[in-house]
Amino acid sequence: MKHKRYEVLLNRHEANPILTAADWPYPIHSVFNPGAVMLPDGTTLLLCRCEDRRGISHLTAARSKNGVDGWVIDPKPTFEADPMNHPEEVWGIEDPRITYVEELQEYIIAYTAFGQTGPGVALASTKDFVTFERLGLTMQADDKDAALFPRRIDGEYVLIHRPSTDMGAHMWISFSPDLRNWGGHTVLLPARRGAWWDANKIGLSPPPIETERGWLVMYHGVRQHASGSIYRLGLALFELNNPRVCITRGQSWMFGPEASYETSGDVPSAVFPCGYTIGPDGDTVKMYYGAADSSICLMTASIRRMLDWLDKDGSDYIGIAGQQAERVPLGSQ
Ligand code: BMA
Repeated sequence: MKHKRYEVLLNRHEANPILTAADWPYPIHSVFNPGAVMLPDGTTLLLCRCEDRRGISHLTAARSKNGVDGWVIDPKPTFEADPMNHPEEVWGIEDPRITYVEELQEYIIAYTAFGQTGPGVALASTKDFVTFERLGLTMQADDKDAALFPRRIDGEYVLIHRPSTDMGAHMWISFSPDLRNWGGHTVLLPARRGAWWDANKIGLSPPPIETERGWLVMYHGVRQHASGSIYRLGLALFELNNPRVCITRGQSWMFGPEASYETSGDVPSAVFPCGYTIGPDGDTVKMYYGAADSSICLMTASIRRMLDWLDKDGSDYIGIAGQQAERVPLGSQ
């Protein structure tokens, strides 16, 4: 097959899909959208969203020495909905993003709690991915696609999330002194409009990556077509000490569904990363993503090359959250 002439930033692993429902030690319908973390002993842990035949999702841990194969999967759900005590989870828990918070010496998982008033962002903490403590819903539904920054900024914990309203689904940033009370809500990155690949609906993908030049944020844009939607990935960079400030935002998408395992499945044409690990060189990224809401796949990337790409493809304005729409040249939003 001939290739398009765009630069390839994210390389699909030849073993894709690396995990499917057929690998599971108990019956599930599909497995996708995993959170990821590298444990202190070098083991890669994926917290995988598993959907059963009722349509309800739970999370199960899979561990591997090399992050590619030899996965050891928990024999039963690792973290599942608790609708008796948490009615906001009555329809399951989905799409975990994991952040290690040094100050707390524990992992904070931001996940979608699906309840009768809509999806909401909930937080849970764990030290070992065996026991979990729920910190509760951060905000009211409808809200999803959230991750915590790895450290406080100006004394506060920082969360990116994606509330939806009739006016669109944009990325927001919020702040908390204690991970339980959230405020300072500000639009971080608005969805573009019109023909753009990221028109009307965007959301955070994995947690932000801290680089010398700023917080590198990968986000998904959802383009609606007559035959459905296409989930693609883009990039933006935010100031280290004030992540409300967007330094640059890529214009093009950098990765979209093309392989057959991405274009066909339960939700065709969806690529949805929720986690990554960074190699010992501090540059090589293993990104784990859900393909077509059906399987788990792996792609590799270089942080330096993604930053270089933003220099070329990024728009040249400096946007400040909440004022960004006014500052973007007409036609570019
Ligand atoms: C989003 C999320 C993801 C899902 C994607 C495509 O809204 O719900 O869990 O992978 O849609 O269906």
